[in-house]
Amino acid sequence: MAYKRQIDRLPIIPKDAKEFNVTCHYCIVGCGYKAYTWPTNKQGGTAADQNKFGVDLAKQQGADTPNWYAPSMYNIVRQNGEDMHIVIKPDQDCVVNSGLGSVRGARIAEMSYSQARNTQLQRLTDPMVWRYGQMQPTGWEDALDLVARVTVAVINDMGEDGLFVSAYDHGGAGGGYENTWGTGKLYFGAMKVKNIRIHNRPAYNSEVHATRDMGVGELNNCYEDAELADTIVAVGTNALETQTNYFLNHWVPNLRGSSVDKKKAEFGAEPVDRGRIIVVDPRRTVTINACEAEAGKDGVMHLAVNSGTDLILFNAWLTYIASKGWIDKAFIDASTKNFDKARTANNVSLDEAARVTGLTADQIRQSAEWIAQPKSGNARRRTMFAYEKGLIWGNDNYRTNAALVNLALATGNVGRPGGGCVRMGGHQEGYSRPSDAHVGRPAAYVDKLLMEGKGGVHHIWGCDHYKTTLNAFKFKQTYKRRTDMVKDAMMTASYGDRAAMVNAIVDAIKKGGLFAVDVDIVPTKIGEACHVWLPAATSGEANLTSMNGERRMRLTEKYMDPPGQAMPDSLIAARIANHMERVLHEQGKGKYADQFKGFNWKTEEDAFMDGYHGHEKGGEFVTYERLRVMGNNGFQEPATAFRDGKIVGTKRLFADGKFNSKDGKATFMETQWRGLQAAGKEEERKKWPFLINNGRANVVWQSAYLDQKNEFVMDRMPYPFIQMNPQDMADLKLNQGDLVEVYNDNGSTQAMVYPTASAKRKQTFMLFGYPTGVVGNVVSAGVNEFIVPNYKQTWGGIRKIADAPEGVKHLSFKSDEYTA
Ligand SMILES: Nc1nc2c(c(=O)[nH]1)N[C@H]1C(S)=C(S)[C@@H](COP(=O)(O)OP(=O)(O)OC[C@H]3O[C@@H](n4cnc5c(=O)[nH]c(N)nc54)[C@H](O)[C@@H]3O)O[C@H]1N2
Ligand SMILES: Nc1nc2c(c(=O)[nH]1)N[C@H]1C(S)=C(S)[C@@H](COP(=O)(O)OP(=O)(O)OC[C@H]3O[C@@H](n4cnc5c(=O)[nH]c(N)nc54)[C@H](O)[C@@H]3O)O[C@H]1N2
Ligand code: SF4
Ligand SMILES: [Mo]
Repeated sequence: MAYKRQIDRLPIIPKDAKEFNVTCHYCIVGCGYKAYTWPTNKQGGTAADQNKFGVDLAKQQGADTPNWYAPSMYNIVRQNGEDMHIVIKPDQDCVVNSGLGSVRGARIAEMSYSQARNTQLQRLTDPMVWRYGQMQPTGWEDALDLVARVTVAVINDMGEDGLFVSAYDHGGAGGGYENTWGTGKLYFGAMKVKNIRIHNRPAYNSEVHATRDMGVGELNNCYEDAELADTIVAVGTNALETQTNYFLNHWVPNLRGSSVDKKKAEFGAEPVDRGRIIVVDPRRTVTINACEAEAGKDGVMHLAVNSGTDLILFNAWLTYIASKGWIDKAFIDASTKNFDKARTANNVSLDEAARVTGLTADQIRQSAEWIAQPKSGNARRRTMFAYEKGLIWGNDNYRTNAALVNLALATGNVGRPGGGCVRMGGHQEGYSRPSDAHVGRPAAYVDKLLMEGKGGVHHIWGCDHYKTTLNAFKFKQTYKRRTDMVKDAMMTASYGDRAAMVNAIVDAIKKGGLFAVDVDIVPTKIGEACHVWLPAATSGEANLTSMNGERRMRLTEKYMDPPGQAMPDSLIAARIANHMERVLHEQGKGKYADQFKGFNWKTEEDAFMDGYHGHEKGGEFVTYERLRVMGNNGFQEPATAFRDGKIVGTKRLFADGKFNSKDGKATFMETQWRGLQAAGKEEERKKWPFLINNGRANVVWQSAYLDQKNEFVMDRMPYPFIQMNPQDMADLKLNQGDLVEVYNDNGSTQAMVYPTASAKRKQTFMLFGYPTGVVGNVVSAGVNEFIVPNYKQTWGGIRKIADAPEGVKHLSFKSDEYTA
């Protein structure tokens, strides 16, 4: 059966419903929402003075009316212990989304924990420990005592290098300024942990080292620039599905020509055209389809490069544009250095770039014209460069990132309206931590060390490597073996005898075992291997701050209770610190114990004031109270002042032509093409018939941690899809929905075949990070010189396992494309 919601009637939001500011906690875009709550024994009426909208709801509303909500935006949740109706709906007045929702954000309410309506009952309500051969509930004091004792024992034995940490570094759910500061102060302040990795990559490094090394911070423009640009260059971003309302609310208007007035206001008499777009992606995405439908085919160029060859395309663009003199010489002279050096080193002919990328020389030439050829009247063409995971998790990350920034600098498109060279972003951002300088560069390849048997204890914060890391098949094998050793040892002591229990654990660790602690909101796949689960409160269940892809910072206000005993991550970190301090004192290690002082926070606001407010640039102007006043439009970081009751922000970075370096100049970089760079990738490409490109889909959020218990999503996506060309399917005798095994020397996994006419022969695309089929199993351990993973360049074989199983038979396999 295809999923039906079975709702025919919803309560009207009463006039006096409480109202909260909410930033959608899923993707980077950070759309504004409002949460409305009111007691379950009340509801509003149709008369204008009886409902929150203040209109007569007995009358038919217009097609675009904001005066409604969908069943997915409704739930019943607890607030201060009472059941309350809740509606979480897009905010018309938020400049980010102007009232748009998405298939993810418009479900925030139904993805909330509700005992009354049975949603997300998978949420962790109590700390859980491995006891008597299974995970069993306990209290915080008990769980944290065990965590602290084992962690201290490991540090006593191996030093702080024996403590391994995996932690988010982002904003939104599973992150935020409060929580990155909590974990940061614990691991980088109280301790100097070196064997730490970030949630989405196996080391503690930057995804975009190069742009930072060049002096160009990666979130340098504002969403309005996408409306002002003459040309958008979109590299490895499938924005319709992954940065949805940024695309719909800021790109599409430009492509349709409806942001012309904004352009006229900004640029005056200069020729103003409808925006055009160049998309660099080996695959035809629905983003490209949507651009064509909205801009017309003439306004869209899809450069379907061979996987991993972006770098040489960018070098060819630079070479051609410079040869035509379409560079911004005044800007280059005033604000940059090493242009000539980089230009000479990166010189490559159109023909050579065409050969490597699989494009034609004409395509490269024409796209270069769209990027930089002066407009009529010799006006400068304004081009915005945006990139995401097709570049970041692509071949030769560092140089490819640099080569694109080279181009933006050379054409004078950083710090100017209608420009920018930016990450599109993943989650929101929310990084606030003490210095990580001790980690070094390149940072430790943490997964590899864990697989080599290093470390004795592993703290995991809101990440599920079993689904989302590279070389996942082999990672899971060793991780399970090591954590099982500790589980078996824990069965030899009685749990209540704490000294005996800790001894048994430490003995197993000495033999190569690993003790693992998972801080999460639901049971996870890696959690199956862990010994302690600590239940976190998530967005909406605590106050939480973050910023979006244009550095727009907001406070999501707490609108409901967390499930059971769950606590905000910042406070979990603080309580771990408190317990470590206590245990160290008990052991007579007073000096070391004192390093764990300063964690007496009672609320997440305490963590915010200690962290962001006390340490971040402009943080002194920012408090919860002020953020509440700034509402869903917040301000753009960094804050520069507090004036007339408002936080003053920064619309664009580098608008003064000064960059992040000692002399204020941005540096061009030499970025010669050097083929597939990560170890083993070229051999893999030669050996296996299929490209296993991988990434995201509109309906699924990340590793499906909430979706896995949401029937709407699981009904559509019981197994991860693999998009395949129909001719390739015929060759392998595959029908739509069949289960296939995807395999290579790294491991194997499974997926459901989705026929895709636009897919190139031998080029597949598989949904990443899915609970019922993990593409990471076949992604090799290959990384770049700074340990940035290369998830996207993966090759393997495909073979049939079974006909479409029962749960797949009802699915539609229609094309995702639409026509205007
Ligand atoms: N093959 C392949 N692999 C990839 C990628 C790819 O493109 N291809 N992309 C990479 C990228 S960009 C990313 S971001 C990663 C994602 O990898 P992960 O970060 O591992 O996955 P997520 O699903 O984002 O979240 C992990 C966990 O956070 C928990 N969580 C949610 N909210 C909270 C909270 O408030 N507190 C706590 N403590 N936990 C919470 C969820 O329950 C979930 O179990 O995957 C990476 N891996
Ligand atoms: N619906 C939804 N939205 C999300 C997420 C989600 O899970 N679901 N996750 C969020 C997160 S954490 C992130 S990081 C972002 C990621 O956002 P995106 O980067 O837009 O998403 P991906 O699907 O990982 O990859 C984008 C594109 O890279 C292309 N690609 C693959 N190889 C290459 C290559 O060699 N060159 C180029 N130029 N392109 C290539 C793929 O074909 C794919 O279309 O999405 C965020 N938004
Ligand atoms: S586009 Fe992103 S932030 Fe906006 S509603 Fe959708 S998931 Fe949330
Ligand atoms: Mo991400």
